[in-house]
Amino acid sequence: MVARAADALNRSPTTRSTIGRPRISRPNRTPVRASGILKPPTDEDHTMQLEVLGVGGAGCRIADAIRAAEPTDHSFLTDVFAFDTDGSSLSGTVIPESHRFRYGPDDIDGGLGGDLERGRTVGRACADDLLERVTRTTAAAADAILVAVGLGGATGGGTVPALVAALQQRTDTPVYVLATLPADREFDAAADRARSGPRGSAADAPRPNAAANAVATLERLDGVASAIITFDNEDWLRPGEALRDGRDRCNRELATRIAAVFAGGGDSDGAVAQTVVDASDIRRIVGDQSAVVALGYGDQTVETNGSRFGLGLLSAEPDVDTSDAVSATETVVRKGIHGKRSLECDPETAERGLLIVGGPPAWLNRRAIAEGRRTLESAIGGSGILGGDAPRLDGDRVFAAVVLAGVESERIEALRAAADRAETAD
Ligand SMILES: Nc1nc2c(ncn2[C@@H]2O[C@H](COP(=O)(O)OP(=O)(O)OP(=O)(O)O)[C@@H](O)[C@H]2O)c(=O)[nH]1
Ligand SMILES: [Mg+2]
Repeated sequence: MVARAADALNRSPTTRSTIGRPRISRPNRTPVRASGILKPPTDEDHTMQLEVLGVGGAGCRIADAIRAAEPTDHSFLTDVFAFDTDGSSLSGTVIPESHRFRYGPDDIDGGLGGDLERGRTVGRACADDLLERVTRTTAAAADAILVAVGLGGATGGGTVPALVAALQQRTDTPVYVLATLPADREFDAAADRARSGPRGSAADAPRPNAAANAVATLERLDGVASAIITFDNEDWLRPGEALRDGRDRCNRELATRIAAVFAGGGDSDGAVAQTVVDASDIRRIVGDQSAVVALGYGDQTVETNGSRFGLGLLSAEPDVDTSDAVSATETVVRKGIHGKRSLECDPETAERGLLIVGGPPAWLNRRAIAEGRRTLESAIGGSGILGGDAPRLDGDRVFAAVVLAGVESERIEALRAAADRAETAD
C-alpha cells in the first residue's frame, strides 16, 4: 500500500516533459501537509527523473559528483551534461564526451578568470547553442532540470542566468539552480589562511571578484530560476584548507544530499515506499519563485544481513528491533533538521519543508518517520510540510534528507556587504 505525500490534494498528475516538448500547464503549487491516506501504487508512482547540466569549473565537477552518487539500485538521472569555456577543466570530468561541450570564442580556452562581464556576453551569445545541444542529445524525459554552478566565477555565473531563462521559455519542466557560494578565503586576504597554512603550495589563485560576482549572479537568477539550492563553501571547507584540496570532498557531500532528495521516493528494485515523494511534491515545496533552498542531512550506518532481499526472499529480511529502528530514525532526523546545512540558516525562517527518511526497508519505522515530520513542522516557521520514505535495498545506512525552502541567510547578506566593500575600495 502506498500513500502519496500529497494525497490530500486534488492535484494534477505528475507531468513529465523534456526540453523541446510542447509546453504543458503547471500544476497548482500550494504546499500541503502530507496525508496518511493509503492508496495502491499507480503508474504515476515512478522514481523522479532529473536532468543535470553543469556549467563552468565547479558546475561540471558537481555534475560529475552527482553522477557518481546515483544509487545503483535507484537511478534518478536522465542525462548529465558538462559545459565550460575551459577545455582542460572540462576534460578533467568523467562525463562522456557526447555530453561535454566547450563553448565560447577560441581565445578564452582557459576560462574567463572571473571576468563576469565577459562571461555574461559569452553566456548570452551561447545560451541558445547550449540549449540546442541539450535538446539534440537528451535521451529521456525529465521531471526537473538541475543546473549546477559555482557562484563567484565568470563562466558559470555569466552563462547560467541566460541558459536558465532559455530553458524556462522552452519547457514547463522546473529548472532548479544548484549554486555554491564562494568562501571568504577566495576574495578576502585577511581570511586567506589557506595560503599561509601548511598546504601553502596548493593554494588557489585568489578570486578578488568572487563575492561581487556571486551577488550579481544571484540577483540575475532571481525570478528566473524555479528555486536556488545553495551550498556554502565557506562552511564546508576546513580552516586553512585550499578550495582545490577540499573541493572533491565538498562535492561528494553536496551530491549525497542531492541524491537523497531527488532519488527520494518511488520504488527501489521492488521495494515500494509507503509514502512516495515525487517530482510534483518537490515542486510544491521549493516552489517556482526562486526561493533560496538549504539542504539538511543526517545518516547512520546500520546492521544489515549483508544479502539483498530483492530475490523474492522477503523472509530473509533481517529482524530489526523496533526500538533500534525508532532510535536510528530519531537520530538522523535530528541531524537532518538541526545539524550542519548546505547553507547556514535558521530553520524558523523556512516557509516550507520536506523530510525524506530512507534506508534498508526493515529499518524504516513508519511511526518514527511520522514523528520526524512533526518535528520538522514545529522547527520551521512556515506551514507547508511534506514527508516520505525511501527504501534502499542495497543500503547500509538510515538517512534523513531535509529540504528547507524560502530560507533567509545571513551569509548572503555578508557576501553582499563584502561585494559593497570591494566596490568602495576600487
Ligand atoms: N563546491 C565547489 N565549489 C567550487 C569548485 N570549484 C570552484 N568552486 C567555487 O565556484 C566558484 C567559481 O569557480 P569556477 O566554477 O571554477 O568558475 P567558472 O565558472 O569556471 O568561471 P571562470 O573560471 O572564471 O571562467 C569559485 O569561486 C568557488 O567558490 C568545486 O569543485 N566545488
Ligand atoms: Mg573556469
